[in-house]
Amino acid sequence: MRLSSFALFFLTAGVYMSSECFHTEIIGGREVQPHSRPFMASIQYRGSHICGGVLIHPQWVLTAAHCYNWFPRGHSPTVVLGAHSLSKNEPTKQTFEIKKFIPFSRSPSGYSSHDIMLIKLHTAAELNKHVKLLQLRSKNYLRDGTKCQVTGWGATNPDQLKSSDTLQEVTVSIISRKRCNSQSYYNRNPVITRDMICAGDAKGQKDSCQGDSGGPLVCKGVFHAIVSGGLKCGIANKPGIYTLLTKKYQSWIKSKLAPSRAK
Ligand code: 4AZ
Repeated sequence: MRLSSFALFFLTAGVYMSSECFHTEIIGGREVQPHSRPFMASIQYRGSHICGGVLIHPQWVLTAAHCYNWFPRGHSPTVVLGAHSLSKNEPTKQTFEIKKFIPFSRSPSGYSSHDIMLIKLHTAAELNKHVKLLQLRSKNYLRDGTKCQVTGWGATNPDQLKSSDTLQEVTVSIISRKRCNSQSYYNRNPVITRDMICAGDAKGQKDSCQGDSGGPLVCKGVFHAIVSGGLKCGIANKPGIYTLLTKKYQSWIKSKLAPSRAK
Protein backbone atom coordinates (compact mmCIF):
# COMPACT_ATOMS: atom_id res chain seq x y z
CA MET A 1 0.00 0.00 0.00
CA ARG A 2 1.31 3.40 -0.92
CA LEU A 3 1.32 6.04 1.79
CA SER A 4 -0.13 9.20 0.31
CA SER A 5 1.88 12.37 0.82
CA PHE A 6 -1.12 13.67 2.75
CA ALA A 7 -0.90 10.82 5.28
CA LEU A 8 2.86 11.13 5.39
CA PHE A 9 2.53 14.80 6.28
CA PHE A 10 0.31 14.03 9.28
CA LEU A 11 2.49 11.16 10.39
CA THR A 12 5.60 13.36 10.34
CA ALA A 13 3.79 16.26 12.00
CA GLY A 14 2.44 13.90 14.69
CA VAL A 15 5.85 12.46 15.54
CA TYR A 16 7.38 15.95 15.59
CA MET A 17 4.60 17.40 17.74
CA SER A 18 4.62 14.60 20.28
CA SER A 19 8.36 14.92 20.78
CA GLU A 20 7.98 18.71 21.05
CA CYS A 21 5.05 18.56 23.46
CA PHE A 22 6.12 15.76 25.74
CA HIS A 23 9.85 16.15 25.95
CA THR A 24 10.06 18.24 29.10
CA GLU A 25 12.69 20.77 30.17
CA ILE A 26 13.59 21.80 33.89
CA ILE A 27 10.39 19.76 34.27
CA GLY A 28 7.85 21.06 31.74
CA GLY A 29 9.67 24.34 31.02
CA ARG A 30 11.82 25.79 28.26
CA GLU A 31 15.29 27.07 27.50
CA VAL A 32 15.74 30.75 28.37
CA GLN A 33 17.17 33.33 25.99
CA PRO A 34 20.96 32.99 26.57
CA HIS A 35 22.20 35.37 29.31
CA SER A 36 18.73 36.71 30.07
CA ARG A 37 19.13 35.58 33.72
CA PRO A 38 22.60 37.07 34.40
CA PHE A 39 22.32 36.48 38.18
CA MET A 40 22.37 32.69 37.78
CA ALA A 41 25.31 30.78 39.24
CA SER A 42 26.26 27.16 38.58
CA ILE A 43 28.00 25.55 41.54
CA GLN A 44 30.26 22.83 40.22
CA TYR A 45 32.38 20.03 41.55
CA ARG A 46 35.18 18.77 39.31
CA GLY A 47 33.49 20.40 36.34
CA SER A 48 30.03 18.89 36.99
CA HIS A 49 27.03 21.03 37.84
CA ILE A 50 25.81 20.32 41.38
CA CYS A 51 23.50 23.17 42.37
CA GLY A 52 22.19 26.52 41.26
CA GLY A 53 22.80 29.78 43.07
CA VAL A 54 22.05 33.48 42.84
CA LEU A 55 24.59 36.32 42.72
CA ILE A 56 23.38 38.84 45.33
CA HIS A 57 26.62 40.85 45.71
CA PRO A 58 29.78 40.85 43.52
CA GLN A 59 31.47 38.46 45.95
CA TRP A 60 28.50 36.50 47.35
CA VAL A 61 26.20 33.78 46.02
CA LEU A 62 23.07 32.57 47.79
CA THR A 63 22.21 28.86 47.51
CA ALA A 64 20.67 25.95 49.44
CA ALA A 65 22.54 24.61 52.48
CA HIS A 66 22.01 20.97 51.49
CA CYS A 67 24.18 21.56 48.40
CA TYR A 68 27.16 21.43 50.75
CA ASN A 69 26.54 17.71 51.34
CA TRP A 70 27.28 17.03 47.68
CA PHE A 71 30.90 18.09 47.96
CA PRO A 72 33.15 15.27 49.08
CA ARG A 73 36.11 16.50 51.12
CA GLY A 74 39.36 17.12 49.33
CA HIS A 75 38.39 18.96 46.20
CA SER A 76 37.21 22.50 46.12
CA PRO A 77 33.99 23.28 44.28
CA THR A 78 33.84 26.28 41.94
CA VAL A 79 31.18 28.84 41.03
CA VAL A 80 30.55 29.67 37.36
CA LEU A 81 28.81 32.93 36.43
CA GLY A 82 27.80 34.23 32.99
CA ALA A 83 26.99 30.77 31.61
CA HIS A 84 24.22 29.56 29.33
CA SER A 85 25.54 26.21 28.10
CA LEU A 86 27.54 24.36 30.73
CA SER A 87 29.56 22.37 28.18
CA LYS A 88 30.44 25.16 25.74
CA ASN A 89 33.48 27.32 26.08
CA GLU A 90 31.56 30.59 26.43
CA PRO A 91 33.72 33.75 26.68
CA THR A 92 31.08 35.27 29.01
CA LYS A 93 31.88 32.73 31.75
CA GLN A 94 33.66 33.78 34.94
CA THR A 95 34.84 30.94 37.21
CA PHE A 96 35.66 31.37 40.89
CA GLU A 97 37.20 29.40 43.69
CA ILE A 98 35.27 29.51 46.95
CA LYS A 99 36.58 31.36 50.00
CA LYS A 100 33.95 30.14 52.45
CA PHE A 101 30.56 28.53 52.91
CA ILE A 102 28.23 30.01 55.50
CA PRO A 103 25.13 27.83 56.05
CA PHE A 104 22.36 29.51 58.08
CA SER A 105 22.60 26.78 60.63
CA ARG A 106 25.68 24.65 61.32
CA SER A 107 23.57 21.85 62.76
CA PRO A 108 20.83 21.05 60.28
CA SER A 109 17.72 20.36 62.36
CA GLY A 110 16.03 17.70 60.30
CA TYR A 111 14.99 17.46 56.69
CA SER A 112 14.90 20.67 54.68
CA SER A 113 14.67 23.26 57.47
CA HIS A 114 16.82 26.41 57.16
CA ASP A 115 17.99 25.23 53.75
CA ILE A 116 19.92 28.38 52.91
CA MET A 117 23.64 29.11 52.59
CA LEU A 118 25.95 31.96 51.57
CA ILE A 119 29.03 31.33 49.46
CA LYS A 120 31.84 33.87 49.49
CA LEU A 121 33.80 33.90 46.23
CA HIS A 122 37.57 34.14 46.36
CA THR A 123 37.49 37.40 44.42
CA ALA A 124 34.66 39.71 43.38
CA ALA A 125 32.95 39.03 40.05
CA GLU A 126 33.15 41.58 37.29
CA LEU A 127 29.60 42.85 36.78
CA ASN A 128 28.71 43.33 33.12
CA LYS A 129 25.98 42.55 30.59
CA HIS A 130 26.21 38.82 31.32
CA VAL A 131 26.88 38.88 35.07
CA LYS A 132 24.50 40.91 37.25
CA LEU A 133 23.11 40.91 40.77
CA LEU A 134 19.59 39.88 41.75
CA GLN A 135 18.41 42.23 44.48
CA LEU A 136 16.93 40.96 47.71
CA ARG A 137 13.77 42.79 48.67
CA SER A 138 12.01 42.45 51.97
CA LYS A 139 8.60 41.46 50.61
CA ASN A 140 7.53 37.95 51.39
CA TYR A 141 3.82 37.44 51.35
CA LEU A 142 2.81 35.11 48.56
CA ARG A 143 -0.83 34.42 47.84
CA ASP A 144 -2.02 30.91 46.90
CA GLY A 145 -1.99 30.62 43.11
CA THR A 146 0.61 33.36 42.45
CA LYS A 147 2.60 32.51 39.33
CA CYS A 148 6.38 32.38 39.72
CA GLN A 149 9.36 31.35 37.61
CA VAL A 150 11.96 28.85 38.72
CA THR A 151 15.23 28.71 36.79
CA GLY A 152 18.06 26.20 36.66
CA TRP A 153 20.33 23.66 34.99
CA GLY A 154 18.62 20.82 36.87
CA ALA A 155 17.28 17.57 35.46
CA THR A 156 14.73 17.86 32.67
CA ASN A 157 13.53 14.28 32.99
CA PRO A 158 12.32 13.03 36.40
CA ASP A 159 13.35 9.47 35.47
CA GLN A 160 16.86 10.36 34.36
CA LEU A 161 18.46 12.73 36.84
CA LYS A 162 20.98 14.34 34.53
CA SER A 163 21.67 18.11 34.51
CA SER A 164 20.51 20.17 31.55
CA ASP A 165 23.30 21.63 29.42
CA THR A 166 21.39 24.88 28.86
CA LEU A 167 19.60 27.10 31.37
CA GLN A 168 15.89 26.30 31.67
CA GLU A 169 12.89 28.00 33.27
CA VAL A 170 9.31 27.07 34.10
CA THR A 171 6.28 28.86 35.54
CA VAL A 172 4.84 27.25 38.68
CA SER A 173 2.01 28.36 41.01
CA ILE A 174 2.28 29.00 44.74
CA ILE A 175 0.58 26.36 46.88
CA SER A 176 -0.29 27.76 50.30
CA ARG A 177 1.45 26.35 53.36
CA LYS A 178 -1.89 25.07 54.67
CA ARG A 179 -2.67 23.20 51.47
CA CYS A 180 0.89 21.87 51.15
CA ASN A 181 0.81 20.49 54.72
CA SER A 182 -2.62 18.88 54.17
CA GLN A 183 -3.17 15.12 53.96
CA SER A 184 -3.44 15.07 50.19
CA TYR A 185 -0.11 16.87 49.78
CA TYR A 186 2.89 16.36 52.12
CA ASN A 187 0.77 15.56 55.20
CA ARG A 188 3.35 17.38 57.37
CA ASN A 189 6.12 15.04 56.24
CA PRO A 190 8.12 17.23 56.04
CA VAL A 191 6.39 20.07 57.86
CA ILE A 192 6.27 23.14 55.62
CA THR A 193 7.25 25.83 58.13
CA ARG A 194 6.75 29.60 57.91
CA ASP A 195 10.23 29.78 56.36
CA MET A 196 9.15 27.57 53.47
CA ILE A 197 6.63 27.58 50.61
CA CYS A 198 5.48 25.08 47.98
CA ALA A 199 5.05 25.67 44.25
CA GLY A 200 4.03 23.43 41.40
CA ASP A 201 1.18 22.80 39.03
CA ALA A 202 -2.04 20.82 39.34
CA LYS A 203 -0.91 17.95 37.11
CA GLY A 204 2.66 17.85 38.42
CA GLN A 205 3.97 18.49 34.93
CA LYS A 206 5.89 21.63 35.89
CA ASP A 207 8.50 21.46 38.60
CA SER A 208 12.06 22.02 39.65
CA CYS A 209 14.28 18.93 39.95
CA GLN A 210 17.67 17.65 41.03
CA GLY A 211 20.34 20.23 40.21
CA ASP A 212 17.89 23.14 40.44
CA SER A 213 18.46 23.37 44.20
CA GLY A 214 19.82 26.73 45.28
CA GLY A 215 18.30 28.50 42.27
CA PRO A 216 15.74 31.31 42.46
CA LEU A 217 11.94 31.43 42.55
CA VAL A 218 10.96 34.83 41.16
CA CYS A 219 7.36 36.04 41.44
CA LYS A 220 6.25 39.18 39.60
CA GLY A 221 9.89 40.20 39.26
CA VAL A 222 10.68 39.80 42.96
CA PHE A 223 13.18 37.21 44.23
CA HIS A 224 11.12 35.36 46.87
CA ALA A 225 12.62 31.96 47.50
CA ILE A 226 15.26 29.39 46.65
CA VAL A 227 14.80 25.79 45.49
CA SER A 228 15.17 23.43 48.43
CA GLY A 229 13.72 20.06 47.34
CA GLY A 230 10.62 17.94 47.50
CA LEU A 231 9.68 14.33 46.89
CA LYS A 232 11.14 13.40 43.51
CA CYS A 233 10.06 15.64 40.62
CA GLY A 234 6.94 16.25 38.59
CA ILE A 235 4.49 14.42 40.87
CA ALA A 236 1.05 16.02 41.34
CA ASN A 237 0.46 16.75 45.07
CA LYS A 238 4.21 16.52 45.80
CA PRO A 239 5.23 20.00 44.63
CA GLY A 240 8.64 21.59 44.91
CA ILE A 241 9.58 22.96 48.33
CA TYR A 242 11.31 26.34 48.54
CA THR A 243 13.12 28.31 51.28
CA LEU A 244 11.33 31.66 51.62
CA LEU A 245 13.54 34.73 51.88
CA THR A 246 11.87 35.87 55.09
CA LYS A 247 12.93 38.93 57.10
CA LYS A 248 14.90 36.57 59.36
CA TYR A 249 17.01 35.26 56.46
CA GLN A 250 17.38 38.70 54.91
CA SER A 251 18.76 40.18 58.16
CA TRP A 252 21.10 37.22 58.49
CA ILE A 253 22.36 37.82 54.93
CA LYS A 254 22.82 41.54 55.62
CA SER A 255 24.79 40.81 58.78
CA LYS A 256 27.13 38.41 56.94
CA LEU A 257 27.68 40.78 54.03
CA ALA A 258 28.27 43.85 56.21
CA PRO A 259 31.82 45.05 55.42
CA SER A 260 32.65 46.02 59.01
CA ARG A 261 32.33 42.46 60.28
CA ALA A 262 35.33 40.20 60.66
CA LYS A 263 34.66 37.31 58.30
C1 4AZ B 1 16.94 18.15 44.40
O1 4AZ B 1 17.24 17.01 44.69
C2 4AZ B 1 15.51 18.49 44.18
N1 4AZ B 1 10.77 18.62 42.68
C3 4AZ B 1 15.18 19.76 43.76
C4 4AZ B 1 13.84 20.07 43.54
C5 4AZ B 1 12.88 19.12 43.75
C6 4AZ B 1 13.20 17.84 44.16
C7 4AZ B 1 14.55 17.53 44.38
C8 4AZ B 1 11.45 19.50 43.53
O2 4AZ B 1 17.80 19.01 44.29
